[in-house]
Amino acid sequence: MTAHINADGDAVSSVLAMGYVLRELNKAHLLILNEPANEKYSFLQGFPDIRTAGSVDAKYNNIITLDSPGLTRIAAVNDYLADSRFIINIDHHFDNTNFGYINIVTGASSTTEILYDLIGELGLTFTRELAEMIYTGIVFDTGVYRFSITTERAYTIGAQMKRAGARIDQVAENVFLSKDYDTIKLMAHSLTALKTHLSGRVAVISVTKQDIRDICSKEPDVGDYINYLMMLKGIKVGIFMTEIDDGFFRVSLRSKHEFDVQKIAAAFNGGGHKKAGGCRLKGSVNEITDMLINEIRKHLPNTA
Ligand SMILES: [Mn+2]
Repeated sequence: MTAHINADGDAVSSVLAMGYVLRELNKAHLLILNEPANEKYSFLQGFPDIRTAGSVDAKYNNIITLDSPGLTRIAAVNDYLADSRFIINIDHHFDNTNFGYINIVTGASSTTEILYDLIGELGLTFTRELAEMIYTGIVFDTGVYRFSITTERAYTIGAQMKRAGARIDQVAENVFLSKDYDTIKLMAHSLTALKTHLSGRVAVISVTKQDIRDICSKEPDVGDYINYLMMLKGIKVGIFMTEIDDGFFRVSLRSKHEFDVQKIAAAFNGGGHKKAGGCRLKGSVNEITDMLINEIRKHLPNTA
């Protein structure tokens, strides 16, 4: 089982939930991600079982990909797929390329919402542990039932997971409300340097390797800085870039209202969906900002 690069709350939860299911069915299996999963998900059962690409020395025939719209999104995990691969592709991204032998791709608000149905069909019991995995995927991808992608079923399933014993306060605390000192300090630094473009409709924040060296004693968790940026009144597009290698940035794009950031990400060989996307770009913060603004300008009419 694997999920997309930089696994988020839905990706980690769906890998763990699928692992739980295979354990219940007495099927040998391996959970593997491109890089170590974020420690904030360590409250979920089975978290220590997740392996990282590079720590495995075998090829696998039977693969379940979760929350991954395409095979490029599993990155280095591709190295462990045997030529005679049989892939089951379980996902909810609308741009999923149906690359599997079996494709279970729906318009659910999270991948764990799809797993809820599979688990029901298998007749397995939702224990507290399993319920917390399903619930975590849902609340992560719906922003705790705030995003417009939230389905009615997401509420229904959430209620059932609560009934099954999911500690909803623990999930919120671990996933959204626990940040270490370095992460808060770096976020403050990043937000202080906020810049707006195109009449305040586009806003940019960044984190460079130098910022991290100056402020942090260990690796910060920058995953939701962009959520604070998106609170800016009048914003249509939010850009957050993190330097992951010298002069090489991971760019996260978010939109409000009807703007489609997937088009912007695609122009730079990235991916995502209408409201959230990403790509990787080379250059300085200013150079990358210029490139992105020039592209966004084409899609945002009547701009100074
Ligand atoms: Mn997802």
